[in-house]
Amino acid sequence: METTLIILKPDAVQRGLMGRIIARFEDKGLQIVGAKMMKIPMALAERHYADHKGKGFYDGLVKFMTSSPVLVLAVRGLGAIAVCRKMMGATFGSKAESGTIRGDFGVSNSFNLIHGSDSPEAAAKELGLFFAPGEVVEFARPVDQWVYDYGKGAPE
Ligand code: IDP
Ligand code: MG
Repeated sequence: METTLIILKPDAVQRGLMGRIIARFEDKGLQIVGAKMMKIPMALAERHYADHKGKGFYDGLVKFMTSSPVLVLAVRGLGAIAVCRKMMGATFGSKAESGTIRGDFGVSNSFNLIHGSDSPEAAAKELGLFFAPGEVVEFARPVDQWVYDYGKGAPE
């Protein structure tokens, strides 16, 4: 089981798409184990996107992400990091496949609705940036017996 960091970006919140995007993750069988609405402070946005510092889009990206509130989520499931990235679609809304969140809800390249961690290392780092200890809650979900095949003990 993995937990990944998802951010519903300012455009998703302003456009009233939070519920529909969360529903997609829940419909898939993923579990929401953390949720926090916040206006991202500049210093946190800079740490979160540190790998992109120096790129042409960096200043605009940090400005966008701090411009209006976001909804930060911790999402748990088998292979959750890759599963969520696949559900998000390609980075640019104009290129993202239909059926993906970015492909279905947007056309912009920078205002692309959602962030998701892209590796286990990034997920660990990003969850630590946005959630304090105890804010991500692990809780048993009886329906997991039907979301996963536990025939061999571990979820499949
Ligand atoms: P990702 O969000 O799909 O992982 P990254 O390459 O990590 O994409 O870029 C982080 C964010 O920066 C993107 O989600 C998008 O909002 C913005 N971004 C990336 N590349 C461009 C660009 O070429 N023009 C404008 N914005 C960009
Ligand atoms: Mg990225």
